[in-house]
Amino acid sequence: MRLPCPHWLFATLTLLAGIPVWAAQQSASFDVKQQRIANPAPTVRVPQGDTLVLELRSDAPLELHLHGYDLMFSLKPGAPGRLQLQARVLGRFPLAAHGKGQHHAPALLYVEVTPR
Ligand SMILES: [Cu+2]
Repeated sequence: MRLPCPHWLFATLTLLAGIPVWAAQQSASFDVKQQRIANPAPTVRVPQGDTLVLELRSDAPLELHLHGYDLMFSLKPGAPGRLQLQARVLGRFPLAAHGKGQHHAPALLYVEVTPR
């Protein structure tokens, strides 16, 4: 049996998933020091439908939570952590660290999904 061309398969899966064919990938990377990136916290803007890849490096172990999309990921010193997000829902969402005792530290950054 002959297998379908991978490009054809990808296009079909993309259409089935409802992701626009013009969707692109955006990426951003940041260094976290003492649970902060910058003051004020930076905003990463991504058009709706795109994929966002965030790469973060931290000087301390951190548990991070992207609110709204409800994605968790952890960072360890010396190893970059990646968060991949399909930007479907419009809005401004804080990425915050979960600490012991306190539920949330101030946002490290904001992800803003904008209308295309
Ligand atoms: Cu949280």
